[in-house]
Amino acid sequence: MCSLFIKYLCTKYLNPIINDMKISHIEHLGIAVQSIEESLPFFKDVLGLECYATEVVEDQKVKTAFLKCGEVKLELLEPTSPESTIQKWLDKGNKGVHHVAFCIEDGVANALAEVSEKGVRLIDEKPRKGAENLNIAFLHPKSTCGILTELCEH
Ligand code: CMX
Repeated sequence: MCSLFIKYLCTKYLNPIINDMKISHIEHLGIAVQSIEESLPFFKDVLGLECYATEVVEDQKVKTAFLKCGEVKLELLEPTSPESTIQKWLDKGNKGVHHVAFCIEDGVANALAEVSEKGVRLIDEKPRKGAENLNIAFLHPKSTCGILTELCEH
């Protein structure tokens, strides 16, 4: 009990990076689809959301389509190669929400250092460029309650 309390005090007062990360909002939900063309009618004609941009992200082997839903975006992700992580995920029988992206106010690099310090497994050790030229980094779903988590900044 006493050692737990000491550990708590050390963590709270001696660790300078604890709880520094600030999330402003959910930036987007990544939604995996086999075909953007076949999926868009649901989002456009049923939900009434507008697709305002499409983009191919070569290094992720995906084509993306963005729809705005209030402050949050939906990012439809279509694999462009059998080697795409999205194709592999779909091939395992998954579909729908693939990841949640949080907008970080004070830098993805700082946030990565902080969450790593807290024991979270990183997929990306440092920020890289994603769709819409955002700085992004992924956290492994095994240490994020099963939710593939993306941190991003504008
Ligand atoms: N959500 C939740 N869990 C997931 C997942 C997801 N989207 N993708 C994989 N997992 C789980 C699997 O279910 C598996 O769990 P079990 O071991 O219990 O079966 C585990 O993670 C490992 O998965 P895997 O199928 O063996 O696949 P890999 O380890 O090869 O890759 C991951 C998994 C998350 C590391 C990889 O998909 C990745 O690096 N993702 C980040 C990049 C990405 O998703 N890019 C596409 C979007 C690009 C963009 O938005 O621009």
